[in-house]
Amino acid sequence: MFDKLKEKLGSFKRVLGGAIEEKEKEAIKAEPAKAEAVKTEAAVEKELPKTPEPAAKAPEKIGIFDKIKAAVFEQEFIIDEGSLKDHLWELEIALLESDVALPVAEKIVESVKNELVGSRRKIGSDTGKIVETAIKNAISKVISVDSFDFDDFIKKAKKPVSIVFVGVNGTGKTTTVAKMAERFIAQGYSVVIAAADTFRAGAIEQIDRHAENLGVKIIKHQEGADPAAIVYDAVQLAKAKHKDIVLADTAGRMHTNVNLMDQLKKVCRVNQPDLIIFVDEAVAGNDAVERAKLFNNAVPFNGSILTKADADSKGGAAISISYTTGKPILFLGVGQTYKDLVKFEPQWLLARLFE
Ligand SMILES: Nc1nc2c(ncn2[C@@H]2O[C@H](COP(=O)(O)OP(=O)(O)O)[C@@H](O)[C@H]2O)c(=O)[nH]1
Ligand SMILES: [Mg+2]
Repeated sequence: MFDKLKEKLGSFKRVLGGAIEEKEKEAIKAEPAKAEAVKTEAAVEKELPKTPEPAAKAPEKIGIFDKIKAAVFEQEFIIDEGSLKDHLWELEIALLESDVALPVAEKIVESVKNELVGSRRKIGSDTGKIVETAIKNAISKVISVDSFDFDDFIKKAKKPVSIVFVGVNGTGKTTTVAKMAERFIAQGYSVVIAAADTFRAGAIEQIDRHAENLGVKIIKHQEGADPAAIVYDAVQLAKAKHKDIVLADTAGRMHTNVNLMDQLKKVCRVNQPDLIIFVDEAVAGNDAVERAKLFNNAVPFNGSILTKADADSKGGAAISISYTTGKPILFLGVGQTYKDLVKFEPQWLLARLFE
C-alpha cells in the first residue's frame, strides 16, 4: 500500500536531510573561534595549581577534546530558505506525481517550509528525523480535517441509524456495504440492507448474495423501482423490528448524469439519512478527489471511504480527499473479503508512510 509514495518521501527525507547536514557543517566551520576559546580556557585551567580533592569526590575527567566537542554541539545552526528551495520544489513534484491534488501538495510544501526555514537546530541533531517530523506534521494537517469519531457517533445516535452509500460505478460501494454490515454485526448491532441500486442489471442479486452470506435482512424491489422508496421501506422495517442500522446501497452514477444525480438527491431528501458516505477507489487518485468534490456539492456527505487501498501505490487520493472536501476519510478498503476494511486513523497512515 502506498509503496511509491513511501519511496519518494524516503528519498526526499535522505536528500533534504543531507542538505541540512551540509548547513550544519558550514556552521561548524564558521565557528572555529568558539572552539578556540574553549581550547584556551582548557589550557589556562591546566596551568592552575591543583588543590587535591578527596578521592571520593574526584571530578570526572573531561579531556580537552570533549570540551571542544561539547562547545561545538551546544551551538545551533539556522536552516535558511535558500538551502531548501530546490528540494521543496522536488517535494512538490514528488507529491504531484503521487496524485496528490495541487492545492494539497502546495499546502504540504508550505507547511514543511514554515516548519524548517528559520528554525534553529542543535548541531548534531538527526537531520533525517527533522525532515520526517516536518513532513509528518504537514501531511497530518491535511488529513486530519475533523475529529469525527464514527464508532462513537453510531453508539450515541438514535436507532435506527440510516447510512446511504454514494459514488460512481465499480468503485466498491456494494462490497463496502457488505463489509460495513459485517463490522456492525461484529460490534453487536442488528443490520438491514436496502438494495437501492435498481439501475444496474444484476445489482439486486449481488447485494442479495451478500445479505444471505451475512445473514442480514434485505429490502429489495424490482429492477427500475424508485430507490427512495426502498430506503424508506428499509427504515420503516428497522423501526418496526428494532434494528439498529440501515445500510443503503445505491447505483453508481457519474456526477455529470443529471437524472441520476437528481434521483440520488431525492433518496436523500425523502429519507434524511443520518449519514451519507461517499465511496471511491484510492487507485483513481485525482479523479476520485474531483468526483468527491462534485458529489459533495450535490449531496453533501459526512465522510468518505476509499476502497482498493491495497492496490494503490501512490496514496494521493488518501492524502488529498479530506482537505479537498473538508470531510474525513472514515475507512479504507484493503481487499476483497468482508474483513478487509480498516478504520482510518491519520496517525496510522503517517506511520505507514515512514515505516
Ligand atoms: N482489491 C480490492 N478490491 C475491491 C475492494 N473493494 C471492492 N473491490 C472490488 O471492486 C469491484 C467492484 O466492487 P462493487 O462493490 O461491485 O462496486 P460498486 O459498483 O461501486 O458497487 C469488485 O470486484 C470488488 O471485489 C478493495 O478494498 N480492494
Ligand atoms: Mg454496486
